[in-house]
Amino acid sequence: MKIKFDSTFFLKSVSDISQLDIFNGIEVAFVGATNSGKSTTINCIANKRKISRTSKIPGRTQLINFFEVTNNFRLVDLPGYGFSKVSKLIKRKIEILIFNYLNSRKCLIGLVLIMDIRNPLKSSDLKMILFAIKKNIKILILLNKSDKVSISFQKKQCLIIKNYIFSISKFIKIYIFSSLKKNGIDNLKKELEKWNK
Ligand SMILES: Nc1nc2c(ncn2[C@@H]2O[C@H](COP(=O)(O)OP(=O)(O)OP(=O)(O)O)[C@@H](O)[C@H]2O)c(=O)[nH]1
Ligand SMILES: [Mg+2]
Repeated sequence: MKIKFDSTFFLKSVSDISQLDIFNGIEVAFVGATNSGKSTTINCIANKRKISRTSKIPGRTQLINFFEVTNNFRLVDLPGYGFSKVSKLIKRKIEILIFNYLNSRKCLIGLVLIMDIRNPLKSSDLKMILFAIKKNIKILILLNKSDKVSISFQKKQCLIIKNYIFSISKFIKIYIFSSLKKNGIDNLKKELEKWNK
């Protein structure tokens, strides 16, 4: 079904899963290391510059942010994992928040895993892939910030990552992407439309 992604708007933030509502539609969550470009990608999908707050400083997103695409389809911007300029206590709280959301959310049908093409396949990325397989939810991978490297590096890196992922699952799609330049956005939107069927 064709989706009007331009109509996407910010719905709400939650800091604790007790604040989650019961939702009868479906949610797709954006996961990945801090600074990989999750929030920028949601802005790119919505075709708005600041619907989700982005930052050069890792650890910008500390809450779970919900965006409504249609009244039964939402995008969810999760905080990133890994290095970030926040205290250990806040970091732990954020990890628990992500874990609780992923494990309890019945309407979560898919993950968009965002990796920096220059620094992919962190141990937490692999955990996300294995989590999706175990839970039988969809997952697709974006190799983001491709604008920062040459086309030959993009192709080489993509092949290495595809070979590796193929050894884990034969059903995971991987796209070269740039949320800054909007390269690959049509592939992403098409996949989300398929997921929303
Ligand atoms: N060159 C380039 N920069 C990008 C791209 N995507 C994101 N960035 C930049 O990377 C930085 C981090 O982007 P965010 O979207 O805030 O990253 P995030 O994954 O949401 O980070 P956290 O909220 O900290 O987990 C920002 O300075 C973005 O402008 C891209 O495709 N190319
Ligand atoms: Mg963010």
